Amino acid sequence: MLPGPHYDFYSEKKLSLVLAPFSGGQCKAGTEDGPKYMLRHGLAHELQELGWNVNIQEPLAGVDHQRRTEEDTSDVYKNLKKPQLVGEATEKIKDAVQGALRRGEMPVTLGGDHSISMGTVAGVFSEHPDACLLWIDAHADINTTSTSSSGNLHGCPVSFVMGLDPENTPPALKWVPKCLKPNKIAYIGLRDVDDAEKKILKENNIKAYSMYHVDRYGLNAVIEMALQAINPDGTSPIHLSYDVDAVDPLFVPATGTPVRGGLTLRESLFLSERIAETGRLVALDVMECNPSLAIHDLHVIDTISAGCAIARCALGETLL
Ligand SMILES: [Mn+2]
Repeated sequence: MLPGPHYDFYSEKKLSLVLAPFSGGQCKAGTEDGPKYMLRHGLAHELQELGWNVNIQEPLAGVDHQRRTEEDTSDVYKNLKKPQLVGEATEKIKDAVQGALRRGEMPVTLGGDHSISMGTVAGVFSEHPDACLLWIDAHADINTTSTSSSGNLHGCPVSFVMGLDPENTPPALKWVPKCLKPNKIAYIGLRDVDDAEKKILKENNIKAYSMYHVDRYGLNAVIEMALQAINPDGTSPIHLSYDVDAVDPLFVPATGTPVRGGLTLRESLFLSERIAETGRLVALDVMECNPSLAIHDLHVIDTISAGCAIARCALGETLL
């Protein structure tokens, strides 16, 4: 018998939905509406139906962190855009995630763009220094201040939590702890990685499974290899940071940086289910739903329902 979804760290099945309506880590408006649409879809109720006690937190409420996608020439550091804004928002998210963990609630963070995960990773590793991180994404998000060509911080969160390029850290991001070791992160779903990022992945010997590996070995084997690499004895808490652009744009069209040739919808859900089955899930991020980028209503429905399904499958939904 397969073990089924279970949660070693949350015997009381409590979770915090941490809303992160934030788009300052990139230039396209609309990502900040992701959490609102996922709630409107009924995610909180769906998670209650799965047996979770759901507490909703809005650490960015009342702060001008939301509709700030216009150019702000006063908030730049070298080539990076809006480091001050991102630094403030991510620190609030870190506090919210840490607070949830201290109350025994699983932090489930709804983005928002993926720069927010600097905050979620910092929060998780502050409470669980032995955690490992699965980064599910079309992109590696590991550019540094020196390598980023776009200057968008949603392409950089992994480099900041790893403390790469420390002499070029913007002052507003100095709070980010160097908490992630290269042998505690694995990627799945990559297919659009900058040359400088490829170099960083190789130099740091980071486990990165692209769509080539998914095709070559199948997703199940890739997940096994990833977990074996970052959690060899199976005891580490797992933080699952899920960028919906890992999924093929056929299924998730409304996202900021879509890349064709991604996970099928079924694969994307299987991945969540498989992590739930380990019993080690300690935190989840579902990032980068952007309803404003839909060409028609069906795109919104497809994207938001996929994001919600990814969360439900990580939190106990099964087919039988
Ligand atoms: Mn990402």
